[in-house]
Amino acid sequence: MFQIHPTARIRPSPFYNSAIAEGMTSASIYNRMILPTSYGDPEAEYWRIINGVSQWDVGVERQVQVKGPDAAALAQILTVRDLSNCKTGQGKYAPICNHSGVIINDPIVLKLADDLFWFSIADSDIWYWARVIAAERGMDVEVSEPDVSPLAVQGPKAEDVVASIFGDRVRALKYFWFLETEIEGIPVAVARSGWSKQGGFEIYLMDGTKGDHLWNIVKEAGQPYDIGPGAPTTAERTESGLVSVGGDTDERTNPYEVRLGSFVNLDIGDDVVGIKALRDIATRGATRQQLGLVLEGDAPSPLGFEWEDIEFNGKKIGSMTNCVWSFRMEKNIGYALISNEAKPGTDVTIKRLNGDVTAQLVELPFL
Ligand code: THG
Repeated sequence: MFQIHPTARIRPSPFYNSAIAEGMTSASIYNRMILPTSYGDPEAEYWRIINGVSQWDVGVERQVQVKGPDAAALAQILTVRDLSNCKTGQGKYAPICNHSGVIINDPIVLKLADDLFWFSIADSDIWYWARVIAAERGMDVEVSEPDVSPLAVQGPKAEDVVASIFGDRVRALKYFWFLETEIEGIPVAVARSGWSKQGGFEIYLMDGTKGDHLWNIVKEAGQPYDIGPGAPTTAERTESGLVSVGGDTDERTNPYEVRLGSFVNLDIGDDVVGIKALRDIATRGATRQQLGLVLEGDAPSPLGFEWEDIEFNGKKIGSMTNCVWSFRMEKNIGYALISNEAKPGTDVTIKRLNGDVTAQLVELPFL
């Protein structure tokens, strides 16, 4: 084993010391920060998200703040989702594409004011991207990284925990909507969101010196509900059909190929990056699609570092981009990025490292 040393370049989140104190045993690097991935018992952590409540250090979901007279214009230029009806206090899942219509990030956009937006980003450097686009278009806007770090509270009991901290008003929040408030003097925004389909909230900490304090407030409020530390899990998100941009996508994947076409509004302005390319792609039709894979065999067999080829009649027709043991289905399941001609119900062959495995193509989500 080796250690990674947190530094200014591989930044720990404000909840890092709490994660260590909770017994973090594994982590990933995301947005050049440390993302805790387990506290030593992945199966117990999984069931806690399905049946109970779990708190996650997701400070890696860094914010790109867009502020100023042209903030709304820049926000719209950056995403292929129509933001014109986005209200203050509302968030929206808003894919970012490059000029070729390739998806390069899938943030949640939070509108804090008419001239103030946060892009809560997935794993790629959108702050450079946003700055370059604003500068080259001569826009009057400031792009910065605010001191804001999300802490996720996920699972069917998350609402009770978050309501016990912030009051019943959080129960009225619609999906991705948020309210700004404070708790014990700590400024936060509380949103209904999170990278699971088990329900939950994210508390956006707005003072990075208060990470441990906020962690402990949630931990204490969660005691009656048996809260524990956890992390975004590949098993739950795969069962639920959530896309990992950068994991399930490559350098030529467009939103239509990975079931995100409904978040593309083709009738928005021509100045939106990627929209012209997406109109062409929509007219021609995508050549690939994302389907589920249910693998034969009953022993956990996760994906290694590389996508694996999918063959049908001896010919490569796609790749398995993700594979994980599903505790609820008791099967290895994964995603295929595969030719549009492939049909659910078909058996295919996956060229795995230690031999061929048969899998059935199915519609997503699994559960
Ligand atoms: N939390 C915060 N920021 C984030 C993530 C997060 N930034 C990006 C990263 N996750 C990946 N992006 C997401 C976030 C949420 C969802 C999917 C990808 C999601 N999707 C639902 C779905 O697809 O069913 C709902 C989409 C909708 O209907 O609008 O929840 O976790 N702060």
